[in-house]
Amino acid sequence: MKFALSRRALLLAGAGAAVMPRVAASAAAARLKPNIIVIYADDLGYGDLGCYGATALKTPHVDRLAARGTRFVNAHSPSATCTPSRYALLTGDYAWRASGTQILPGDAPALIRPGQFTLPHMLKKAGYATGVVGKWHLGLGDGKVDWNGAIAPGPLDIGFDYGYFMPATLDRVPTVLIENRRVVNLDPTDPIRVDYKAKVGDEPTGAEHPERLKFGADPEHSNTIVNGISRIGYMTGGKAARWKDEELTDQLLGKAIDFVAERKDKPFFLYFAMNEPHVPRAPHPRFAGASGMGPRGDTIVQFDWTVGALMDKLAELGIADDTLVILSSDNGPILFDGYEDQAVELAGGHKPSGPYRSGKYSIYEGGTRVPMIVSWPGHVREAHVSEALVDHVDMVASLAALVGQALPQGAAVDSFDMLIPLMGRSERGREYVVEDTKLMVTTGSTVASSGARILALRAGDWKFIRGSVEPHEFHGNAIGTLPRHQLYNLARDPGERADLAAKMPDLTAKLAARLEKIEKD
Ligand code: NG6
Ligand code: CA
Repeated sequence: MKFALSRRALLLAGAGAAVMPRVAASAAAARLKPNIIVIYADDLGYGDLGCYGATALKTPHVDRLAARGTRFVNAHSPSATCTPSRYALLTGDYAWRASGTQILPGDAPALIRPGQFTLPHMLKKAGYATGVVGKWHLGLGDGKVDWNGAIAPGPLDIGFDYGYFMPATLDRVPTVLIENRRVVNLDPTDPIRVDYKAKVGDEPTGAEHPERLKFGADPEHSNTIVNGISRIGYMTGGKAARWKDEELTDQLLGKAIDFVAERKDKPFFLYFAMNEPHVPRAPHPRFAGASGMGPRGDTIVQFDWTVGALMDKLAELGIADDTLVILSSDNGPILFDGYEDQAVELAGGHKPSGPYRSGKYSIYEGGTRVPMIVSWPGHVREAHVSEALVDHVDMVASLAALVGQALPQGAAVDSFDMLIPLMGRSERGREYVVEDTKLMVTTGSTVASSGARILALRAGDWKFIRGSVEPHEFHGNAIGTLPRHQLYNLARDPGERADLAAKMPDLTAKLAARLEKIEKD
């Protein structure tokens, strides 16, 4: 085992660790405080990276990260959509334990409340500078947000020292960036107003002026046009503050780099919540056409390049060996998600979910089985593929173990200490994970994930999907519901085609009871 402790790590580790560099990775690591960067992609699928088997799509920078670390083949996002996954990542509680944890509109109140235990809060206690750059989508404010004033509660009220973020998604208004508590570049004479029910102001909508659009959109994505792209929801004002989709990733990368460069001499935690390849897909012109798969593939190339640029920066700053990098995705992939960007037509033989069934929104594996790479040179096993079952909900307990923090009683109830498997030092992961999604419901011109909650249990080779409602589909992805329970053997049938529930009623009932027990615990 290579165990090259850097100079800073040695200083942090103290003399004790320096003379016994061959102790188990986690024991030594418990005395270290590496920088921690979580790179969270948005809707990136298990099959979307070269190191996970993509051939038509090239991702050399992420592949390089994988070669320098451990690549997980049994990692799960806590949910099949964004908000609930991020809720679980940051709190250590599965989202289905709390109410209101569905895909949020851009004007939703803060879902994680001040005082609630969080990952950044825990790391802050351990002496970390904590920052979020990118997609928030966990709600802001207490009710109706005043976009023209101080916006709180937000990231700064749940443990982050610094935030440079978008309120919700690329496709939701307001399409502005917030730095800490204020909208960036807001002109007070051009105040922002946002409404998700009725039009505000007199700016054109996609429904009224489809000829002004860069690409067509479905009715839900046909409200206010910003930067030639119609969005979900209506906004007016804030003209100078609106982002340009094509420039957004470079801007976020710049802020991520500033954050790490300014704090390179003390431990930092950066939650870098990137947007790729979520809709609308409008990459920088230097990536347009780069993938041959249209905008979806091009944004993955952009993502890959951006990850590479951030890694190069760490090396340039001399902190690459002191930085633990975790790269994953908030949920599985989707091709068409509201905009006519030819993702379906140009996919060719590319399989965004790899061998798994369906993708985003689904209770099948494609919904939550996501790529995950962990790297920390000299500490995390290199060029390793791990089969350990892990879930993003484990970050809280695992990183708490790393930095030597105890979890308060009753906090992070679903989070298990997976530090040793995350370091690539053991294949013994969780015994089970709960997979989660909610049905999408259309009301008028808006779609919300406010329908039934669907849960599944993965334990060993088995996947149990609880019986719920008739089969549903959303944007071409099968949700995986049936009125009766389903049972699959993922070792023999990774594509979840042969439902064994009728053949194996005892095991099915056992897993149903186990899931119920986990829910109540
Ligand atoms: C859905 C949107 C979809 C996407 C998703 C959130 C419609 C029809 N679809 O409601 O385009 O924005 O919400 O994605 O409105 S997530 O990755 O943030 O969960
Ligand atoms: Ca997502």
